Parts: sequence; C-alpha cells; structure tokens
Amino acid sequence: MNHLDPQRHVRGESQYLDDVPVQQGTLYAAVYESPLAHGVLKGLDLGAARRAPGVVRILTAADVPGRNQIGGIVPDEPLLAEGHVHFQGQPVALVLARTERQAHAALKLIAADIAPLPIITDPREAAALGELIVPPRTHRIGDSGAAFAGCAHVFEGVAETGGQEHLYIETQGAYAFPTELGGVKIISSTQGPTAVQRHAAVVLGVGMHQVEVDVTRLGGGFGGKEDQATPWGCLAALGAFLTKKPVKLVLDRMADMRMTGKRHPYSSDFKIGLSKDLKIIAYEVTYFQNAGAAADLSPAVLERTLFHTTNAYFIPNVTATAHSCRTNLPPNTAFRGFGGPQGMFVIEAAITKAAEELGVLPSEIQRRNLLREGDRFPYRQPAEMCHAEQAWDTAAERFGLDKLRTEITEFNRKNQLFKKGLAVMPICFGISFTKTFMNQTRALVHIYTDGSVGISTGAVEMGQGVNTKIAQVAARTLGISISRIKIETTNTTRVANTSPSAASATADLNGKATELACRALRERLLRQASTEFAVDYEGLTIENEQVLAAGIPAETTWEKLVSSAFLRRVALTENAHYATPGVHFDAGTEQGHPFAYHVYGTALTTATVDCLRGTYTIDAVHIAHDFGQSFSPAIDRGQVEGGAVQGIGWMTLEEISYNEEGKLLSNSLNSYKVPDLYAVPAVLDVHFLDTPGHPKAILRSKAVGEPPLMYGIGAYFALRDAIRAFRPGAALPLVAPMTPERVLGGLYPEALAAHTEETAVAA
Ligand code: LUZ
Ligand code: MOS
Repeated sequence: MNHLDPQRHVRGESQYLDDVPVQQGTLYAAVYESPLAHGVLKGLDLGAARRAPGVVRILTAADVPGRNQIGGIVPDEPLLAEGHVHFQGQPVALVLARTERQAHAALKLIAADIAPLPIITDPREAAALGELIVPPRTHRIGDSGAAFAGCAHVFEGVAETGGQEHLYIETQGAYAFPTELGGVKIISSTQGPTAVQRHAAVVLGVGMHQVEVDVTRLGGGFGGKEDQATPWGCLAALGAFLTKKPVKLVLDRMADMRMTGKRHPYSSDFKIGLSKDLKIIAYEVTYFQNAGAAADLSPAVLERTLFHTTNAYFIPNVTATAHSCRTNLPPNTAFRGFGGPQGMFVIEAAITKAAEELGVLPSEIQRRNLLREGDRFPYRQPAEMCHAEQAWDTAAERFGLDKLRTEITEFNRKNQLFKKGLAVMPICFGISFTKTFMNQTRALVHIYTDGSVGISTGAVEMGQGVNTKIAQVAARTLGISISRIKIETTNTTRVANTSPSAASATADLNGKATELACRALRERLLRQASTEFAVDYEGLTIENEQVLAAGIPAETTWEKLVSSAFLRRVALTENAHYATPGVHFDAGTEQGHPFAYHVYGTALTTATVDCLRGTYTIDAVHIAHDFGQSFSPAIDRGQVEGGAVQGIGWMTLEEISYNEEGKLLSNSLNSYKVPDLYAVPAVLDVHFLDTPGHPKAILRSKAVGEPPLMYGIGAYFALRDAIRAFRPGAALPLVAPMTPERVLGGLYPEALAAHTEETAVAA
C-alpha cells in the first residue's frame, strides 16, 4: 500500500490553506511584531498606518471582545501584546487591508513606544533569577546519592543541545469566515483543530459551538502546529468576527521563523556512576529547558524529557530534575520527540564521557545496560514486550558492527587528513500522550447508499500518511476496496473535543476508533443479511466486497448488502469513541503507567571528517527498527528515513542563533542550514525487526512518527568519534549541534582559541 497523496501533491492537486479559493471581500491580515524582546509597551502609533492605502482596520488587544488569552497549559500568553512585550516577534497589532501587499506596507508605518527591560536568553540565568514557568519536577528511583558511594567510577559533565526550526514547507496561516449566527468558520493549518476552536471561542467571547475549524491537510507540522497554529487562527477569526468579512492570514517564511517558537534548547548537568564491570549504577541529571517567554507546551515537553531520561537503559538509581526556564525568546514548543531527544542526548553524552575516560568503547557500556523484560523505568512502568537487546543485536549482526569498526580503524590508521567515526544509538520511546486524558478520540463513519464510505476522525494529515492508514483500517474491517473510502477533512463539528495530531499516537488512536466504528457497521450489516437470508450470523464474513456464507446468493455484493440494509431502515452511520486502556500517571508521586507501549530500535552511524576543513559527511545509517506488524511498510519506512534525517539535521547542521537582544540571527535559509539531498547519508538502511507489535497499536503496527528522529543522535557521536581519531584523548565539549565550526574547534582547539582572540581584539 502506497501513500495515497503524493501523486496529487506532484500534480499540484492537493489543497493546502493557500489553495482555498478566495472569497469576494476577503481582507488580508499582517501582524505587527514587537521589535524588542522585553519592555513596557507604553504606546502604539497607528495613525499613519490607518490612513495608508487599502487599510480597513487595525486591531490591538483593546479590540478583543472576549479574553485576550491563548495560553494552553498556563494562561500566560496574550493573543496581542498588552502592557508588556516579552519577545521579539510577539504579535502586537493586526493590520487588515484589501490586499496582502497593502497590509504589509502598512506595517512599516506603525511605531511602538517601548521602555526596554533587561533581556534574558539563557535558561540557567533565568533559573538563577527564579524565572520558572512551572515549579521544577523530579523523577526518582532508588537512591542515587547513596549509590554513587558504591560506584567504582563516577563522572560528571555538562551537555547542551540547540533549538530546531520546524521548517514545515507550508508556513503558518488561517482563513476565517464570519457565519450567520455571529460565529466563525476557520480554515486552519493546524495539528490541533480543537485547540484553535477552544482559544478562538475564548478570544471572541462565544461558545465553542460558534467556532468551526476545518483542516484538509498540512504541508508539514513536526509539532510546530500542535499549539502554535492557534495564534494565527485566532487572529484571523478576530478579524472576521469584527469586520464581518473573510480574513486571510498567511505568514511569509521569515516572519514565521522570527515569530514562532522552536525545539527547546537544553543545558544539563549530569553525573553518572558505574560498577567495575560497566553497569550503570547511578545517574543524576538536572535539565534547564529554555522555554521562551510563555509556557506554551513547555511543561509537557519537560515531562517527556523526564520520561526519557534513561533512554533504552535500565538504571536502578536515578534522580532527574527538570526546570522550565522563562526567557525573552519566542515560546518554544512541540517538535518531533517532544523533549525526549533532549533527555536522551544527555544520557548518551554521559555514557560517552564515561567510556572516553575509561578507555572503553561507548558501545560496551551501552550494550551492557540495555533494558530487559520487566525492568522498571524511573516512573515505575515496566518494560513489557521489550525489544531493546533484540534491536541492538540484530543491528550489530545484520549490519556487521565489528566489521564496520575494523574497517574504520584500518581507514584511520592509513589516513592522516580524513578520519572516520562510528556510533551506536539505541532508542526507546514511549507511545501515548503523557497527559492521560488526551488519549481519546472519535471516528464518524457514514456508509452512503451506493456503498461508498466517508470517514471523519480527529486525525490531521500532515504528510505522515495517517489518512492512508485510516482508509486501510476501514477497508480491512469492512472487507471492501480502499477506492470506496474517502477520508474527510478534519472538522470540529463532525468530530469534537479532539487531541492534536501528535505524540506519534494519531494512527493508533484514530485508527482504533475507525476500527470500532467499522466493526459495529459490519456487524449490523451482517446481522441484517443473516435475517434476510435466514443464515447463521456467526458464519458470515465480507471479503473483497462479497458477503460469504453457505446459503447466501453469489450476487450478494457489498453494494447489495448496503442498499438492502438501507431499505430496511438499518443505520448506516456509526460514531465510535476510543480511549487507550490501561494508561495512567500520578504527577504527585511521579509514578504510573503513562505509555501504551514503547518503540525500540538501534542505529549504527558512520561518518567521515575532513580534518583540514572541519567539513564532514554522514556516510551510512543502518537501522533496525521495531515497527511491530506494519501494514503500510512504504509509509513507515518513509517515516523512519525522514525522522533519522531530521534528527541528523538537529544534531549536526541546524543551528538556531539569537543575539543578546533576543533577535533571531538564523532568520532565513541563508543562515539556517537544514539537511538537503547532499546531507542525506548515501546509505540509509532500514531493517524491519521481527517483533509481534502491540495490541494497543493499530493492527499491531507500532507508532512510527517520532521515535526515529532520535537515531540522529548517533550522527553527533560518530563525528565526535572521528575527531578523537584525529586527536586521541581529546576532551571535547558535549555541545550540539556539531556544525563544521564545532568540528574544526574540536580538531584544532588552540588555533580556534587564538583566532577567536584575534577577532575579539580586531573588533
Ligand atoms: N503532545 C502532548 C505531544 O501534548 N503530549 C505529549 O505527550 C506529546 N508527546 C509527543 C508529541 N507531542
Ligand atoms: Mo508532535 S512533537 O507529536 O506535535
């Protein structure tokens, strides 16, 4: 089964937000952003902009009829700035004009009077000043303090990871229409239609039933539209509500990069203790998350960091404390992995540091400490149907870990100016929203009288192929061809109170709801047939659109079954509710069973560094991945390949840079590098592990969205390994991304230090 969409994409037939035919009278919106990262907003001069050609109206916080508040977890985020500004790029005013060009031209005529306040961009500095978004949280198992005393080896260090720009190909935007009873309909490029609906209702001061949100598909999300599609949806809705005209708001690329939050950078302290035989006995870690200027999803991201503190390892004594630190940057947000990758980088950094100090291979420590069946995570859930060792051993054998290592050693012995490196990256990722209540959804299935089927769920298609998977689930369950099935737009009036399409759980949740609805319909149709033909219900099935059983006429097709059921007034619509069973978590004790299951895998990464230039290639990534029983192997393979490359980008090329004023320097694709065709490893091997899947995964096919991103962490450590082949024994900082500059600094620390000094003197 191939993804249903790509042919339409390539022909230009797929409808994105910007392809929606424009209605007559549409006004175009543009956002006036705070030019300063922190200050008191004393005044706003809108006079000249109001008089500019085409400008119809300019909206500020004072125009909000309901509450000027879009904070989700913490109500700390105004839709439009009020009293203070907290980051550069914060929306302050909305210009509505007859054309997009006129709206943007008017922005230049607006002046804000802002009394500057001190700017914080560093999370540790924020923490020292008590600027925390929520109180710190600690996950604890065993007694790490006491355990260190009994350790043969103890190492400490600092690890840092940078942000990451989502770079969805379709930028943020929304198109809102006034509706007749004083409500709005919003076409939104969002992963969370209900989030847009809920916040728009608050902002407009109306009930949620007055706000309809509709999503056809997104040109990428990656977490960037889980929460941060909301401001643009609400702003367009506000414009439409107040002017009674359709309002369209689409961010251009640079505005999107400036105004939206990114993956959270983290700075962390770690301490790791090992026994003589390299068992990890104790681990302590303190995370400082750079949350930006408002909570957004940061507390949930922080929580997932804690859940992934020990990655795929069993550690009996752990103390992990996490701080969400308020800084004057755009609020950072969900990004594929959702804090998990940040936590996993630190344990890998700790293991690598320990290995380097002890003169052993990191893989010796890694392999010896992998999770086994029944081992408890620090949050007490046991590892069940655990494939950590199987994934590692399969990768090692199938892809020849020992041989790779020998080849690399041999290469490095023969070459002075090029060095190769290798890293093994095991992953373990928990599947479910960590907020238990979010693990629910619904599917609404209509069978039409001609036998065609329309399905609505809470799932948003963003390129990940969820619509294809849902159609497959329905086709299998009903016994019909996939060509009869249409997956409808995601719409809040058809399926209400949905969670965002996120947490890798979308196909599981919405697939299960679809399966339940289709089972109920199939049962109803077959009961009807059993009555009609006086045959035993138990013996009936539908296969290839044929109703099969002794005593059933051969011409009893799906279409006949449906039309005769309709004539006998059998309901052809079903609405099913699915809530993941067995998940729970107590944030008070920090214990429970938050995940339906875990996904495992192992990647072997090799890289070559040009030791004159600091440039490098990631040569090969060999992955053994736990898909369970994949029923869409083409889609699933694509998710693993794309995830791995996105992870490599985060760990190597992609460097978000703000200056001390909180101004984004990496503000375009000239200054922000993402993996392109040339950065993709020449070899990207994905092996499907032979695992049974999990009953809580849809048709036992495991969630595949986020876990593979963390294979990219291997690229960082492979590069580090290559640098240390050039400079044996080098003590390198554990700071990501490993850009060519950092590689050069690792190869020639004295030269780089001298150069930095010279530049400083020259400046
Ligand atoms: N979103 C969320 C997520 O709200 N909760 C989660 O646990 C999560 N995990 C991954 C990605 N998005
Ligand atoms: Mo996501 S980080 O699952 O929106």
